[in-house]
Amino acid sequence: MKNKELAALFHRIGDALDVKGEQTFKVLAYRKAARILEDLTDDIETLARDKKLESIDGIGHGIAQKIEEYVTTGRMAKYDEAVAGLPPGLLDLLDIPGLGAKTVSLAYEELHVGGLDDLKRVIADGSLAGLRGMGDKKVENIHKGIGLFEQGHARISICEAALISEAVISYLKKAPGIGRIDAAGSLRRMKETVGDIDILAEGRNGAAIIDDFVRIPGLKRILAQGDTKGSILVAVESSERQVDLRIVGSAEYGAALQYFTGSKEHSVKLRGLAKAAGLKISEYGVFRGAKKIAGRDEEGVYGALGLPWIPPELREDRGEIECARDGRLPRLVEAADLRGDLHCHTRASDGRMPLEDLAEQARSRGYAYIAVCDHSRSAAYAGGLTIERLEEQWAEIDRLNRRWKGFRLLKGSEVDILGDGKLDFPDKVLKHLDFVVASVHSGFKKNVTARMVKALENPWVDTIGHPSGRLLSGRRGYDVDLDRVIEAAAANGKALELNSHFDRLDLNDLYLRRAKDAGVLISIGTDTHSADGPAMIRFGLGIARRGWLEKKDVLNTRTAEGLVRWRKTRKR
Ligand code: DGT
Ligand code: CA
Ligand code: CA
Ligand code: ZN
Repeated sequence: MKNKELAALFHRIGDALDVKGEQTFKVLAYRKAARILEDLTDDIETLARDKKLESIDGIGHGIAQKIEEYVTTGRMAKYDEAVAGLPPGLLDLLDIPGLGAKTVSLAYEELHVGGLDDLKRVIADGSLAGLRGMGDKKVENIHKGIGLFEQGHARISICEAALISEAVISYLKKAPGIGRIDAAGSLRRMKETVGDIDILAEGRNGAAIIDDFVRIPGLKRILAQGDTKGSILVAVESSERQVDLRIVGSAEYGAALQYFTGSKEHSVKLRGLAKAAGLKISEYGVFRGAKKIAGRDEEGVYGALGLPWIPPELREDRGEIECARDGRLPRLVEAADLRGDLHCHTRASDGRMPLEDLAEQARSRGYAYIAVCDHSRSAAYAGGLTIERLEEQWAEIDRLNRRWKGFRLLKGSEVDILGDGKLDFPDKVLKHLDFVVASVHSGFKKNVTARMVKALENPWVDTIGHPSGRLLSGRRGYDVDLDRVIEAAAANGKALELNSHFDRLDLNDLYLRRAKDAGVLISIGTDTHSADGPAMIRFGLGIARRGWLEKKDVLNTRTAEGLVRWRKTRKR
């Protein structure tokens, strides 16, 4: 449907006329048309074809004509006229909270502000505040608005990016003539946050596919539309996300996938390697002189450079090309290697799922076990379990465990590390558990390193939960020396957690690799609190792979028996 596209055009016309100082009633007429189109459930193209535009409530003859013009010719003369002469970034400024057309127009005419960078400049040098009717207070508000605006355009979580990209891909798979299709860019590399979403598809009729792409439900605005690429903003709650699509032919799909997966640093190094071998690599293929020797698939592209295929998660120029050349690439841990989840909450503390549902979800994922790790007694904010309630949970676990063959609930706890580094349950309780996660939940600035080290020295602690404490959505995390924590885990034969929740991903890829190099095992947990929690494991797995982890480096690739044996027999 072209409804959204047309609505965006009318909004733009209204904005442009507003900035140019046109009469208010004209501006309002276009904004009203835009809103009607946004809310319209019927397909505007069908209505235009049936000559029924004027029967839409609120649409008069003038607007109907413009819609018809756009539907039949793909252009609207009024739009071209309205935006003529305005710098391309100027109207975007109207999306900044607290910035109206009057100010934008003033800044444009007096200070030649044509976009966001210009606006920031005239705020910084004081010239905006110097304009008539402006003043410091007003400028301060605009400054705040820019902050909000940029947050809306900030990097998004890998979880959100994955959901958007999967929706776009399943929509595009229905487009005519689509072949292979993949997410590329930082999303394919499983970076913890993603700037924009890049999608690559194989197809012959690029223009038609792009035409489908820009009609996707949820479209906010079209940024670019061509024969081989398109770029759109999709609306997500109150903000918008950018999705770039490129269409290439079969013969260059592999080369394009390699190029658009990046990272840029990885690809630059590949290019150097190619050059040294007398080859040229580009998004179109690998060439010896004018002869194309690879490009159809990624294996062929890497193969032409004398390399094995390199998993996307490693492509950051952190030594992966050298390792590939020497045949020393790690064999990264895979989803099928994971036999269980080592951090789950139930509704006994602050989770929402009953124990039984949690177990059934785990069984349907094919797991052999999960560790039930509800909060401990001091964690009042999270409904922490008293010793009595913990013992009740053990009885329930025993009862449920009799039900299954090949699946087992492990008795666990996420025990608070208290202010003095002591644990929230005494050893005589902890020793009866199968798996103990020790976590800092308070006193983020108070001796965190020493408290974690002390916890790791307790023989009944198995791992430290979310060791850095940072939240990707904006909490800085503990004041902690993670290298010391890694050292203490190694010295005590303990694991460290990779918390898979998309807002945590903690430890991150760099510390995971250091932990691995120090010989520390990693326990991967989802920190599940509700039914959508268990699926977070995919993001943890991605980060584990970015941390170069192999099957042997991950505690929960072991069997339940192996895990319990590890707990019992490691050095004390
Ligand atoms: P992001 O979106 O900031 O999370 O990061 P990426 O890696 O997805 O970057 P993006 O979207 O700007 O570009 C997608 C890929 O395209 C990038 O990973 C590699 C490739 N690419 C973009 N610009 C360049 C460039 O100047 N040189 C090379 N070699 N590759 C580039
Ligand atoms: Ca990107
Ligand atoms: Ca991009
Ligand atoms: Zn926790």
